Amino acid sequence: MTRVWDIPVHDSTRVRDVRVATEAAGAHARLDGHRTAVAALVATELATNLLKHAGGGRLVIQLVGHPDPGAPGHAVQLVALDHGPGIPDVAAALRDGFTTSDASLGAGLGTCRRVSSTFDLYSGPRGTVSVARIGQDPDRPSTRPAFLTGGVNVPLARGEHSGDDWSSVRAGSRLTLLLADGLGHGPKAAEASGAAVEELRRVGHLAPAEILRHLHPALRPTRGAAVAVAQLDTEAGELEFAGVGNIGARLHSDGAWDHLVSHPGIVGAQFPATVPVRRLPWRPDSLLVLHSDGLPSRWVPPEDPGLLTRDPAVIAATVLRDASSAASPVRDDTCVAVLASGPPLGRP
Ligand SMILES: [Mn+2]
Repeated sequence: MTRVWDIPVHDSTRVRDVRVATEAAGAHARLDGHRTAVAALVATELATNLLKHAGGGRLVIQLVGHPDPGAPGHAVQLVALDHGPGIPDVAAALRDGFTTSDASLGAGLGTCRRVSSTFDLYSGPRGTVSVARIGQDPDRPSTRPAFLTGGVNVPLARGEHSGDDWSSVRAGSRLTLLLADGLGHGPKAAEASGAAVEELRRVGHLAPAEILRHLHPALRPTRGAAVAVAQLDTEAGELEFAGVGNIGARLHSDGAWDHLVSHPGIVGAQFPATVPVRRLPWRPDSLLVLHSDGLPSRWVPPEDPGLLTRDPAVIAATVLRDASSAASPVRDDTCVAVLASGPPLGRP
């Protein structure tokens, strides 16, 4: 699931590109014609809003799993990022039927939220980040999952494939988030990180260090990858973390951010003799960010509590947007994945 469409939206011709890419993503996700049309409608609205309200921005389209780890099916994820002035009244903008002008033909954000499987946004003085997921099943679960994962994965220089990948699986009380950065970038790197994601589905019942040990032979035919594994025991309220190679990890807990450090090595090539494991309590406000080294190591974690309770994919995309700038562009594929206790998803 490393195929990504990263489309800059600075003039109206790009709205069509966004629609066409979303239809292609819908086919990859095996959505039917109706749900693909829904995805295209939401993508068109988000792209149009970038032009109308933010002076342009960027639409990142990719396939993701369900935000509730373990729930079946794939979804098309649409991430709209901008550096505009922000939405002055988010609640009003999300009301169904709300438009900023009578002449607008736009569906409105309220419609986007209603027709998407999940929809959430964060708007502040640095701009707006919106994330819509459109799966085959339009119905939201009646009970919100207690823990959610989400992420965004962007290839270097708008390539088609990211060499990074992330995934989450659930096995009993064990919820595991994995992020892998294949050596180099492009399709060969994607093969390595994809192998890690694939193998995780078979070994999600194991502890993080054991998972990494199983990934090593699975990745041997590939270039190898840096991989970090974080596992939350949802009953014990404990997080276990282990990483091999350069994957960044920060844990927000009790109002402060802590670094979780990976061990040097390459899964699939040079596996360390011992893999240090870190165990930490998971608190109600705990939030974990894993990221590849495409994100500058000096990135500043967000403090706004208004952001930290959003959909994990909104948090991941906001971190990605705010960590890079025109003056210091990213030099590699960049993937950010977030694990959080269940914030509101979709309808409030
Ligand atoms: Mn990389």
